[in-house]
Amino acid sequence: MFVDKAKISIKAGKGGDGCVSFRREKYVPFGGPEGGSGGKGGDVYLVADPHVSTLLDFTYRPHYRAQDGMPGKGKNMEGGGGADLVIKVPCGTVLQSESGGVIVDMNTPYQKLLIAKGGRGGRGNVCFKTQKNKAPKISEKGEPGQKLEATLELKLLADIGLVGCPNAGKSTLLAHITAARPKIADYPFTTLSPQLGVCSHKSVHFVVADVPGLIEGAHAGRGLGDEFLRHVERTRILVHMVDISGFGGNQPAENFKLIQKEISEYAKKINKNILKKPVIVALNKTDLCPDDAVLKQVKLFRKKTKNPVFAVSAATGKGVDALLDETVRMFSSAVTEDSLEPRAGREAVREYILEPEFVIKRKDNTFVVSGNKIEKFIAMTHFNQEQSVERFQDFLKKNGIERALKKKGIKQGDIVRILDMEFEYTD
Ligand SMILES: Nc1nc2c(ncn2[C@@H]2O[C@H](COP(=O)(O)OP(=O)(O)OP(=O)(O)O)[C@@H](O)[C@H]2O)c(=O)[nH]1
Ligand SMILES: [Mg+2]
Repeated sequence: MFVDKAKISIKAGKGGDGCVSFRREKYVPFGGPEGGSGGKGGDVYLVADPHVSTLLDFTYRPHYRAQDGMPGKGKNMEGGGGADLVIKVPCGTVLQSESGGVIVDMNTPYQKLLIAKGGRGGRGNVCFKTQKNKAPKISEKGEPGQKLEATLELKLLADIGLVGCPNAGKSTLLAHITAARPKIADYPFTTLSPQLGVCSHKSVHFVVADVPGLIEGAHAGRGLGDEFLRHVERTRILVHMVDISGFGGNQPAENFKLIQKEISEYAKKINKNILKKPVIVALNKTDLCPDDAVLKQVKLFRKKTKNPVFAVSAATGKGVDALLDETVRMFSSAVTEDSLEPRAGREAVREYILEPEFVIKRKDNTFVVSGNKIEKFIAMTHFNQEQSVERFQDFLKKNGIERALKKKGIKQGDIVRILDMEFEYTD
């Protein structure tokens, strides 16, 4: 099965917890702290793998987690790092964050990208030794790993896109000019998912994509819909195949107009750039028609469209060489669209918004404090260690949170809530 869209959730590993430990040896009084720090959590990477061709696996397995770091131990032993996780995706996969902004386009084979960073290990009590506190009973928990909810969308990387009505002979042409062997049959909707092939014409190599047939109303979901047009979004040229014996009781020219309209509906909805692509018209199945009828159609199409028109037979190969000549000629002048260009409803670059360090919201006698730094601190603090609690109070003071709480009018006995932790305020 060919799947080209999937939703996944990714979590990097949490850092290992730091350790509280003291040296205990015969004849060594006051041995001092020796609790090691935790190991770093594993990172999550995305790799564009040419051997992967669909996103199918991601629909079965949407959750990805890198390994957590190991906790630190006594005798100054640091915990081991968690193993990294590498997620393999097909080349041409675009990863988008939940908000819709494009994060990355995995369009180069073996491109590797860090998408979620593992948390650092929590410090052991060795790290908290100071002149004042020579026996620190304090350690940190490991930092949580980064989380990401994202959508993977596969957009095939082809140079030429074959479009047209069902049964027009797109797959037959693909089979004729490339080594691909798509299913070919005398009924509509034989091709259910995009097929790729590599064509070599006069020592120019290019990738051709054959997509399922379109019908009137495809933009509204009729037939197989128009979703798979995303696979021609990045092609340089479209070859529009028209069966000159007609399809669905329509004249060839009518069918041509109909499909062009569906493409522009898609363009309006998703990506206007698709309209800028050069279109070559290939009038197919000429072997079935008398020569004068073919000539009449060619003239008619030349009059009605500004596009180059070719009469071919995908079955016998007649006229295909001339079509490829023109394709190669146009090829050099056509430009590929960068998929990171702005698209309807999406922003091209990730915005980095500088957040205030913390925010305090008051509801009656409860003060809710939020902010990255404070939340991370909470996640890394052992509240059952007396000295850790002192360190936390110190943190509130140093970061101006206590002052801000007072300014908001906090009184003895009021509740302060941070994440899922609550405590009573004492002056
Ligand atoms: N005589 C003749 N038959 C052709 C030619 N091209 C395709 N056909 C036949 O037309 C039928 C449809 O061809 P396909 O290549 O499957 O058409 P398609 O455009 O891929 O169709 P879908 O995948 O259903 O959208 C098959 O029976 C082919 O053998 C041609 O040039 N001449
Ligand atoms: Mg087909």
